[in-house]
Amino acid sequence: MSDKPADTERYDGVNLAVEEARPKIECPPLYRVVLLNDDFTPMEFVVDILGSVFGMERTRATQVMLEVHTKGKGLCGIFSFEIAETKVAQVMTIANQQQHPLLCTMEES
Ligand code: TYC
Repeated sequence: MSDKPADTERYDGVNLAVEEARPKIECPPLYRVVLLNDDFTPMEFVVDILGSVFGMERTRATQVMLEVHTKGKGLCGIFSFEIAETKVAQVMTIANQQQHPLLCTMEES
C-alpha cells in the first residue's frame, strides 16, 4: 500500500486512513405556479398578467391563457418557493384590485 493518502483520504494519526464523508447537498424544492380558469375574468386581463408578472411575450401569454380557458388550468412557470410565493401574491393582488375572481396557486414540482 502506498504511504501517500489518496485525495479523499486523511490519516487519523494512528496509521488508519479514513475517508471523509462528502457533504450531502440537496437541491431546494421547486414550485409550479398555476393559473385556474373561471367564467368571469376577461381573457385580455389574464394575458396582461402573464406578461407583467411572468414576463411572457404576448403570443406565449395568449397560448397559456387559452390553455387555462380550455383545460381548466395552466402552468405559468416553475420557481423557488420565495419567487413562486411572490408571483402568486402579485397575481392575487392585481386580480383583487380589479375585482376579478382569478385564482393563482402554487404546488410542489
Ligand atoms: N374563462 C375566462 C373567460 O372566458 C378567461 C380566463 C382565462 C379566465 C384564464 C381565467 O385563468 C383564466 N373570460
